[in-house]
Amino acid sequence: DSAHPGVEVLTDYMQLNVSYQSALDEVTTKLKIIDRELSSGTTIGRKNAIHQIQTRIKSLKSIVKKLDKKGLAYSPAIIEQNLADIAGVRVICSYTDDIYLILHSLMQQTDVNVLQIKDYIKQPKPSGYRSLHVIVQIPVFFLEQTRQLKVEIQFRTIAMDYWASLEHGLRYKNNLAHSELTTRLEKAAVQINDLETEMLAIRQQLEHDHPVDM
Ligand code: 0O2
Repeated sequence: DSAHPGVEVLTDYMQLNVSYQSALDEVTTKLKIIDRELSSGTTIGRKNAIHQIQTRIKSLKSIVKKLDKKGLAYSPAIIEQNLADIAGVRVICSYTDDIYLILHSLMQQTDVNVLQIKDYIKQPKPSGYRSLHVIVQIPVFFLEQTRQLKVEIQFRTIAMDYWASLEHGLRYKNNLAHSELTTRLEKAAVQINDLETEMLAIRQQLEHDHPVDM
C-alpha cells in the first residue's frame, strides 16, 4: 500500500540513493583522474598518492537520527537542504602533503563548488581525531534534469585512518566519555602523528638525495 508512510519513506530513500550514488561516482572519477596523473611520474607526484578511496551513502537509520537531533522532519527536500553528508567519500592518502595537493586541484575545477572546509589536521579535535573534511557541490546530469548535489569528502592519511578506524570501533561499542582511556587514545593519536611526520621526513630526504627515482 503506497499510502503507508513507511513505504513513502523507503521509496524516497531509494530515490535519494540513486541520486547520491551518481554524485559519488562523479567525485570518485575526479579523484581517480588526479591520482592517475600524480602516479604517472610526469608531474610532481609519486606512486600511491591515493592509497584508497572508500564511499558510502548514509544509512536511513543515521539520516533519521541526524534529522531528529536537528529537530527536523523527514522529507527529501529537508534532507537535501540540511544534511551535507548523505554521500561520503573517504580519500586515504599516503602522506599529508598529497592531501593538500589533491584539494588544491579539486578547487581549481570549474564545476566543483567548495562549500566548506574543516581542517582537523591543522586543528585536531579534542579526541585526537585528524582529517580534512570538505563539502563540495557538483552538477550531476540525469535524464531530464541537472542537479547540484553535495558530497562530503574526508581526506586522511593511512596513519590518521588507522587511528580513526580503531577509535571509532572502540567508541562505538563502549561509553568512553571522560575516562582514562580517552586520554590514552589522545596520546596514541599524538604518537601516530609523530610517526607519520618521521615517515614524511624520510621520504623528503630520499627525494632530496635521489630526485629522479621518486
Ligand atoms: P559517520 O557514520 O562517519 O557518518 P555533523 O557532521 O554535522 O554531524 P560536525 O561536528 O559538523 O557534525 O561533523 P564533523 O565532526 O566535522 O564530522 C563528523 C564525521 O567526522 C563523523 O561522522 C566521523 O566520520 C568523523 N569524526 C569526527 N570526529 C571524530 C572522532 O573523534 N573520531 C572518529 N573516529 N571519527 C570522527 P559521523 O556523522 O559521526 O558518522
